[in-house]
Amino acid sequence: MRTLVLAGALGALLTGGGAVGAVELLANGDFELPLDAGWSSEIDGTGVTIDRQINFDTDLDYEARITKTSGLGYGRVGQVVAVPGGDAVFSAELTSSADAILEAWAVAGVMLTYYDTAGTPLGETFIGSLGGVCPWMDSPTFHMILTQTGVWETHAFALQEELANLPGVDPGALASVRIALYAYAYDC
Ligand SMILES: [Ca+2]
Ligand SMILES: [Ca+2]
Repeated sequence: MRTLVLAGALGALLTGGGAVGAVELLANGDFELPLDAGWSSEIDGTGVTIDRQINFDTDLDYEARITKTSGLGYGRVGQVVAVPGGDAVFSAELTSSADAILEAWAVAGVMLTYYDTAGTPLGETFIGSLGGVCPWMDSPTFHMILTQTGVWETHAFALQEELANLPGVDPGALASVRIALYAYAYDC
C-alpha cells in the first residue's frame, strides 16, 4: 500500500486593509527567500519533504512544496500572524493532489487555523485536496474549500467573510491565524 500526498507551491499574501492601506503581514509569503525566513516546519512521521524551487510552475519566481509519501504522519510548514482588527485578507496561489488506495487516505493543501488572544484554536479553513476514504467533513468550526487536483488556483477572501462559514467561531475573538502548507497521510 502506498499513500502519496503532494501539496503544491503557495504564494500567500495577507494584508490588513482599512484607511491606512494594505500591509503585508506574512513574512516571505511569496517564498522568494529561503524557507527559514519566516516559515517553520513541523514533521511527524516519515516520508515528508519540504522544498522550494522556481520551476514548480512556469513563472520565474519561487514556490514552496511539501510532499508526504506512504505511512502515517504529517508535515506542515507555516507561520502564525497577528491580525489586528481582524480585517485581514488572505490570498494564495496553490495546487495540490492527494492520492490513497484501499483504506488509506490523505490530504494536501493550505490550512488556516484561527486563534483567540489566548492562543486557543477557534477553528480552521482547509483549501486543497482529499484522497481515498478521507473522513474529514465540514463542521461549525471547520470549513473545507476543495480544489481541482493538479491545477493552479488562486483563492482570496477576507478572513471575516470566511468566518461566516464557521458558525462555531466568534469572529470578534479572532486575534491571529496560522497559515500553513499541510500534508497528511493515514496509511492503514
Ligand atoms: Ca513566489
Ligand atoms: Ca515559478
